[in-house]
Order: sequence, then structure tokens, then C-alpha cells
Amino acid sequence: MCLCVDGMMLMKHSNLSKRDSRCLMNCIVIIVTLVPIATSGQSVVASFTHPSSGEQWDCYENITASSSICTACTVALSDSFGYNVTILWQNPPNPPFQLEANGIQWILKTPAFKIIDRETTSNFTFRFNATKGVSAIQSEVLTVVIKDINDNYPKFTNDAYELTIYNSLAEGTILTMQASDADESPTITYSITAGDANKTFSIDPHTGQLNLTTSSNLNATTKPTYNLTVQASDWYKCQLHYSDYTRCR
Ligand SMILES: [Ca+2]
Ligand SMILES: [Ca+2]
Repeated sequence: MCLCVDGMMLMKHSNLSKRDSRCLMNCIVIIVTLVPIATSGQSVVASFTHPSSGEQWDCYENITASSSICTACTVALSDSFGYNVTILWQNPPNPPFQLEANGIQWILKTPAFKIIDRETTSNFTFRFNATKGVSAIQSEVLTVVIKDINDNYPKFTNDAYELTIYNSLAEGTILTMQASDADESPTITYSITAGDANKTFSIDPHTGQLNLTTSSNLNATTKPTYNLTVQASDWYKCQLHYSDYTRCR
């Protein structure tokens, strides 16, 4: 048998005819190996390209509801044609984030009805699910870290302090006032804002220690009471941002 197609041939020598033999003189024997390939009717399984293993995105707290959590934070597949991607689960589940299709990708958006507060939840984790007909694939776990902004002011642990001292008291620390701030790594500065015209007292701006600095000013007869107003403030870009006041009597 001899099969000639455009100068190529497959043959079986025992079955060669004279015509085939003539053909053989002008043909090259080739060995054909068949390789199976997918036809247009067969589907190719896609995979998640984002988020990938260990991927982490950042998002500032207090950003607008239903907004993209960051510029490049998109969920993507190697082949998105025909796929629908949803949030399979979110931890913690509330408030629920949103996933919105955008061309061949999906954008992770902040919750629709609640602003994200870092002081309530500092990070969320997600897994996404892509479905196409009966086939489904899942993404790697994604962590979204909520970044802090300075949105809380310092608050004193006590509303007021009261202390009795004697004229003969030596100069030094007489009381420590403390304030706390829920923001990340707050910087709190203490200062006396009223009640100490003669500079009898001072306060350490970093520790809140109230000091008697001029004991010679003490006179229980002429001025039996000092009403000091102390301020605790946090600073944001060199501006007094928030403050809290307490009294020391
Ligand atoms: Ca603060
Ligand atoms: Ca904050």
C-alpha cells in the first residue's frame, strides 16, 4: 500500500504495486505520531491568579462604603470566560464585603452599609469561589489588613483627680495622670492648660507625672486650693487633633 499526499507517503512494502513502486521512488518515508489535543468543544479548567498563596492586601479604615479597598486589589482568573466569582466565605462575616465584576476581573469592595473600623476588626480573611456550569474552583485564602488612621482622641482613666498636700511638701512628683488612645501606637502629650498662673506645678508631657516645681509658692492661708486643668492630646501632622481634659484639685 502506498499513500501519497503532497509528496509524503505512508506505505506497507508487501502490498506495493508497480504504480506504488514508482511512487516510492519519489517519496520519503515518514513516521507519524498522533498527539491528542483538546477540541473547541472541550473546556479548559481555569485557576485563580489573584489572590495567590499568602497574598495580603491593605485597606485603610473609615474609607467610603462600597468603594474598592485599594487600587490594585482585584480578583482574577487565568481564563475568566464564562466564570462567575463570588465570596465563598469571609471571617469575621460582618460587616460583609462585596465583590463586583469589572470586565475580566472582580473588584473587592467595602461593605455597603457600615464603615470599617480598625479598632473593632483589624483584619479580615476571604476565600473566593469561581463557578462555570457544574465546575467550580476556589481561591487561596486572602488576608486584608485594616490600616489605622488617627480617629480616636486620648481619654483620661479618671474624670478628675483630687490630692491634699502640705505647705512643707518637697518638690517632686505628686501624682501621675494617665490617658489612653485606641489608635495604633498613639503619641499622647500632657500639658497644664489652666489654674497654674504662678508656675507652681509642671507636668511631664510624655508620662503625665504632675510635679511640684516651686514649693515656695504654697500658702494654705492665701491660696488653699489649686484647680488645675490638664490636657491630653494626640498629634497628627503637627496639629492638635484631639484632646481630653481633666482636673486636678
Ligand atoms: Ca488618636
Ligand atoms: Ca484608628
